Amino acid sequence: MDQEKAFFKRLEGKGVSRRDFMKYCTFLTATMGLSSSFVPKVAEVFAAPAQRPPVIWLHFAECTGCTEATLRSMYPWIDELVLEILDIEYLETIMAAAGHQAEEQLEQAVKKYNGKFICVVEGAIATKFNGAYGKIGGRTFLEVAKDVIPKAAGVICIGACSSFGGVQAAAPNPGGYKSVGQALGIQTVNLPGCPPNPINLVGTIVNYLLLGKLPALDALGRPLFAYGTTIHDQCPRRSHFENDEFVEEFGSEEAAAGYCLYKMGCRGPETYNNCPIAKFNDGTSWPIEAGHPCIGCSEPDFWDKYTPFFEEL
Ligand code: FSX
Ligand code: SF4
Ligand code: F3S
Repeated sequence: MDQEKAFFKRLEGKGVSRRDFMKYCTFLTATMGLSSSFVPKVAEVFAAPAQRPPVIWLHFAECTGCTEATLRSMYPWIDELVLEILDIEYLETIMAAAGHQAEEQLEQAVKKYNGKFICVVEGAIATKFNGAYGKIGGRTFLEVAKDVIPKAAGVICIGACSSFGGVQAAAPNPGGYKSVGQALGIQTVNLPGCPPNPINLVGTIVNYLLLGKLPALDALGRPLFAYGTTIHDQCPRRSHFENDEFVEEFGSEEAAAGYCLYKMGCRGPETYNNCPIAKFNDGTSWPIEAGHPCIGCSEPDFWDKYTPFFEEL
């Protein structure tokens, strides 16, 4: 109880009311595909966590958009919530240590939590010439990955790059960049998207903390709660050519259908993700709502398979 009180006091100190927090928990619970009866339990995971799993967050070849999306997401205080449920032992973007100190911190964290930590990985891994195309502190990405990842209790790949290779793996891919799963020959939980929606990372972790297991995954390692349906099947623009009211508003069936971005190259029909429901930036918008076709950023081979982006499939 004291723990919970202290939690709400901390939130209040940041100008976040209990109501705002519960609103977030309701949204998160729905995103996770759980019934509303789980809302209080989801809230409890944040307010009085029974455990805070240690996390080592690795960066390889990427743009850091995934971390940025997580730390600047939805509500300005979501970063605090992520830090409430996770014991982040290593994350280059936010830690004070640099250089040798940072290297030491990684080594110590891996030693201390061997077999117990969750490894969140952002970015693809260069495999050609022994991984020479990508290094941190004198070690190749491949070396760091081979050293750290097998010691983790579980691996979550955040973003298209670590999940499937992303832009680094685009042709001609001189560095032989691969996803974490391919580079190490392991199974990973994948949260693709460039960047992915942070709510899906929070949902995956809360699912684990609440139910003691990972959410159900598709054949590509993606949680079904987030990647179970295509963009097209959830797209509001789809309704335009199926809805008489819109047809009337646009003047003809053809004009209403033109509101759909398919002819501008929209990859929504073959892309699995929850963007139309989860949206980005405090639920403000998402690519298609903003007038841009979906470019298939959460699918394998995102880059090569979907370019040139603005051509009809
Ligand atoms: Fe990749 Fe994430 Fe795209 Fe960027 O780090 S998924 S390039 S948004 O940031 O890995
Ligand atoms: Fe489908 Fe894209 Fe058209 Fe939406 S805009 S209905 S996702 S093709
Ligand atoms: Fe990516 Fe398409 Fe969503 S481009 S962000 S999966 S709408």
